[in-house]
Amino acid sequence: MTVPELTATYRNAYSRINAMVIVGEGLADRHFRLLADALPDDRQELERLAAMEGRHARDFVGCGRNLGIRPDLPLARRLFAPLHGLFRQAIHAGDLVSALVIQCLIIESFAVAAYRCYLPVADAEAVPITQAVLGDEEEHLDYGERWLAAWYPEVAAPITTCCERAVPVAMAMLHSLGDDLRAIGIDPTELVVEFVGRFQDALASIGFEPRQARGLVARLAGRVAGVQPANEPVGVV
Ligand code: PL3
Ligand code: FE2
Ligand code: FE2
Repeated sequence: MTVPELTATYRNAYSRINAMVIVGEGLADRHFRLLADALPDDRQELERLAAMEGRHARDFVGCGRNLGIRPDLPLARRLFAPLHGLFRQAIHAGDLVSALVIQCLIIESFAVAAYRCYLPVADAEAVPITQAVLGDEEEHLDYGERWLAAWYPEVAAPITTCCERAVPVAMAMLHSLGDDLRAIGIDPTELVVEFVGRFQDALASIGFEPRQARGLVARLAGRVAGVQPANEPVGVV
């Protein structure tokens, strides 16, 4: 195909955003395979979800290639490292609740929010790919929601503890992408709003009271790991 005319600003921003998506999808593939090892009864289903993630990564590599853009993969690996680290820690500790919260609730809600916001500004080749991927991500959220709902209310406290640690880490990642998101036409605030909405729905479907879910997510979405919020005393974060 012919590469559309793109400004240098757009190309630079897209090379970083596209890399985040490719690395995020690649890690999701690895995370679902680790979950498959940890949950042998669900191995087949989890390996199927992992394979979907592998396809997403390849599809988004294609989106960058269509625009003649080279993704900045080292930067994306660096930005994803803290969240990936928390997932690995959870798996190694045998803490399946945290592993599922991080991959199926936090990362997948982030993906749904990102792709919903990307759709209206995506180029013609990327639109059908992003639409199809969005449907798949809902399935990944659904797996985590069903698993955790089956153990509710036993898992309420561990879910909350994991969210307290991991949501600010995800927010920090998003924070560092603000300028690049704006450069490709996405309002980062809108992305946070979408994330909060989808994440709240996930918690409510697991069993949390909607009011409780709203309170937890709204409180955590305002926190960015490594940044001290002006209105909270030192020691709270
Ligand atoms: C789970 O299946 C995959 C997780 C991927 C997370 C992607 C995060 C990307 C951050 C902002 C991207 C904006 C959308 C741009 C799409 C090319
Ligand atoms: Fe995906
Ligand atoms: Fe996914």
